[in-house]
Amino acid sequence: MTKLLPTSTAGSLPKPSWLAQPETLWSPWKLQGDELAEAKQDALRVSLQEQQLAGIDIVSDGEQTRQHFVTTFIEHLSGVDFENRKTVKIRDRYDASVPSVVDAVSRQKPVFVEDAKFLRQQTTQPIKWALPGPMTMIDTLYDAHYKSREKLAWEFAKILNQEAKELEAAGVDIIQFDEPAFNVFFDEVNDWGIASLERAVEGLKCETAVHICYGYGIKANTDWKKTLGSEWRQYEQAFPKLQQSSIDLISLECHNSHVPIDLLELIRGKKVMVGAIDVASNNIESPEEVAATLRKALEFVHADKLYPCTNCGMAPLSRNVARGKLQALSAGAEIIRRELSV
Ligand code: MET
Repeated sequence: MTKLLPTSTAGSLPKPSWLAQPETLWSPWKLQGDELAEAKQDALRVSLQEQQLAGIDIVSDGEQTRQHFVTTFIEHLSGVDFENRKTVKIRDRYDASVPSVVDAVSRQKPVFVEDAKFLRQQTTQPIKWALPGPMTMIDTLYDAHYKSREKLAWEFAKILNQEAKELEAAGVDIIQFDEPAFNVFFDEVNDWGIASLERAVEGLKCETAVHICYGYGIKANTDWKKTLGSEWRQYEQAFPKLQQSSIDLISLECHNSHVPIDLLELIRGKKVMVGAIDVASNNIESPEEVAATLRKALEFVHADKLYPCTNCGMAPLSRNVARGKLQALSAGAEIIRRELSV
């Protein structure tokens, strides 16, 4: 990117109410078959246009073709029984109904490659595509086959690598792996989490990113955040190894979080997607608030490595709120660009 401070999002944006129940995670589709396939593409176009009208520089599909950032990917794999769902505790904090792994997992066909090609046809802007990370995948299912989180994560890493290579060939510029589980299972992150992630990006020539956050703005997460005290130092656990890793960009939650900004020192040299938009609040940030977050990050991240972003996905927000937040992100980044150019 030649433009300074290119803006982007964590990936998801609200779905239109004709496609799925608004303001709901795991929202069921309202259509079926060919009608659903066409409606997903239409929603993708609308979502792209929202980003473009707001002036977002690196655009996504708004995750309009998936019901959930993890389970949709898992449900496309063989070895998974997605009708026989189990309720399990995920991220060590809340119950979710998830698919079960019942046999060796494999990817018989591409999951998002056609969707990525479709997005590529709609725009010449850089595009970023999100995939779940291996550790977050194994933490969002019931495993009745491998009985080892590490083994299953490694299998998923190989599958993700196949998908990522095809996304790259489809013209995706940045492939992002979502790893909110990195903020929870620290020993596993360092034992095999980051290694699995590196397996997932092996041989890719496009840029790669990892997104680590404190979750969507749902009650289970906001309740959890209340227990974390006044300094959130979770990132400190994964940063040293990530700094040494081959991942190009690290996407983080910052605005309205109690993350000490100086932790960014630990990933010096990496490109950083700085979350300057709180997805757990319906208050729309002012451009000045966005600018203030970016200014703080600039003390630790060189301007040409700073990517203003959202804290997490905006799927559960209303369309109006998400639109306002996209505009604030652009306007806030513009304030800093002007400051940097004088
Ligand atoms: N790419 C996902 C999203 O934007 C990241 C979710 S992490 C809880 O919704």
